[in-house]
Amino acid sequence: MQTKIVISLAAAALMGCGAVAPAHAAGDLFIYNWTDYTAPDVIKKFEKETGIKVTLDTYDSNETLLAKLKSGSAGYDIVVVSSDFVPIFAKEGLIQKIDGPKIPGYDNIDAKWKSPAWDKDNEYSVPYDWGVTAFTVNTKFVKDPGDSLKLLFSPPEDAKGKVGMFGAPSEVMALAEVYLGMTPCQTDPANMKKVSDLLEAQAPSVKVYNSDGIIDRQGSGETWIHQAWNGDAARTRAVNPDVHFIFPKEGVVGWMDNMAVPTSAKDPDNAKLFIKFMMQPENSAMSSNFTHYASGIAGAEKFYDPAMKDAPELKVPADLKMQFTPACPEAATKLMDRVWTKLKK
Ligand code: N2P
Repeated sequence: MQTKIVISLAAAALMGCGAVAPAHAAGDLFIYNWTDYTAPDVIKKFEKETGIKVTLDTYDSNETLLAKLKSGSAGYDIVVVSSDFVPIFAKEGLIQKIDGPKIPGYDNIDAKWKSPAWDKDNEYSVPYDWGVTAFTVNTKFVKDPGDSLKLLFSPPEDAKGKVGMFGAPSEVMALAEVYLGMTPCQTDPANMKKVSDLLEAQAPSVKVYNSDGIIDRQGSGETWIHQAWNGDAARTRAVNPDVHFIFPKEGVVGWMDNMAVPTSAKDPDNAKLFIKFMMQPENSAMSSNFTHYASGIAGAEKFYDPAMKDAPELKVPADLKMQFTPACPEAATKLMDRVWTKLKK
């Protein structure tokens, strides 16, 4: 009985039938999102508007999310998947069709993010935030950082043990490939040998391979140079103004993170309500004001805080080479895994 009431409330709200103010709890929503990627005030507002209780759990990479959903026991209603992994999750049957264009608010998506290469009809996913991957430098310790990925991949002797890299093979390799002038997802073993040699030579300088805790590590000076996403870089600069995001001359990796609903979701209706909520420009901007990543929703900009609007990390130069990683074929993933296993030995 309880379930029925929950579903009809959710369905009513999804159809846009005015304000739903349930007198009792309208069920739960389990969100699994990247670390530091969910704004507390957004969750509070959603809970207040819908009566749905949100529980949040976090992860550090697409690889961790993939392993979790593959384990089958996750129980999450919403996950956030990067553009290069959406086709992989869909192919593996780990996310369900949500028919994005049918969810109210879909029209708010910025035209350039509609029907994207990774999910042509937004069958499985809708945009959340987008950004670019390069690195940050603490100029208190590295006086002249220049504009090359060389600083990250072949750091100077005095930066030994002061470099941080992400903990996800897909993201480490993609940026290494950009540095080496290759396209991501190499299947040519000779090219992957070059990637491997580069990362092996860099390894003695690397303090940690970890995509979590970067704001703390770079903010505190524990690391001087760190692979970084631009939004986290903006947040790090707010903690420590000596930390700067570099747009390297070799280019950056670009990505869009997308909301999706696992096949194993307990409450897909509540998940769609959340997606609908997040496609409202004001709510998406509230999220961006926290994450410091650019929203994929048209009209969100006018609700950005000055800190978000003016962040240099978000001003991607128009002539910068930005490579959106496609979903890597299995052959590429196998080579990456081999390089990664050797690196982490
Ligand atoms: C924020 C996570 C950024 C997501 N910590 C990168 N795709």
